[in-house]
Amino acid sequence: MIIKKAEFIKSYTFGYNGDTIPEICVVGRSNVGKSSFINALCGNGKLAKTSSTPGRTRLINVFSINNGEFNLVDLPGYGYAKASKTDKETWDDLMGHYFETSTSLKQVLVLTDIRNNSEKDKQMLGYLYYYQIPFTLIATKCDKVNKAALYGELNKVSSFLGLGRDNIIPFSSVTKMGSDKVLARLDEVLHN
Ligand SMILES: Nc1nc2c(ncn2[C@@H]2O[C@H](COP(=O)(O)OP(=O)(O)O)[C@@H](O)[C@H]2O)c(=O)[nH]1
Ligand SMILES: [Mg+2]
Repeated sequence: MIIKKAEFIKSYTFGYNGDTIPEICVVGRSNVGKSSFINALCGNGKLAKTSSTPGRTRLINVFSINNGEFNLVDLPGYGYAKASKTDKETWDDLMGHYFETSTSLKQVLVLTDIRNNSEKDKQMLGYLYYYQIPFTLIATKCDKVNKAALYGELNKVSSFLGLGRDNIIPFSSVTKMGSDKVLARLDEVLHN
């Protein structure tokens, strides 16, 4: 797959039910690199707003890819330690509602920092198993780990989260490592 065109469509605060065209969504802890991932994949550094301050995006942002081939959905980050109880409940409501009602969700890309995965990520995977939604794990910020250590770090992620290595794609939005694999995975889930 080649992403030729990516456009921001709309942001939602509440009550997003998904679209009728196929959707791929991106989830992960606040600051894990979701917006940077979307920008790197789409070859547009300004498409999704990135921030070095965690806990900023509390919206569902929808992007249209290749004039309606599919939508890429940037979901609000979870596990932000300083979030208030109300914010956490809002997150649960927003996401629960989306996962329960979305009928065209093809795949969830779960982003986790290669050096810093947590119980929150395990909970997210539990959530996806519960709703029986297929996912692929993307290990982000791999440029921060030297090449010799990468394999070992990936094995740690794999055993911590209880996933096979085939279900983990190492990625960096700085070097674009892993872009090809992600695009191939999207092709598989959208066109098979
Ligand atoms: N070194 C490195 N930094 C990254 C990478 N992806 C994101 N970042 C940085 O991590 C911070 C959070 O990124 P952002 O995309 O806004 O995360 P989000 O909150 O998950 O959307 C920003 O300062 C980014 O520049 C990456 O692959 N490598
Ligand atoms: Mg973001």
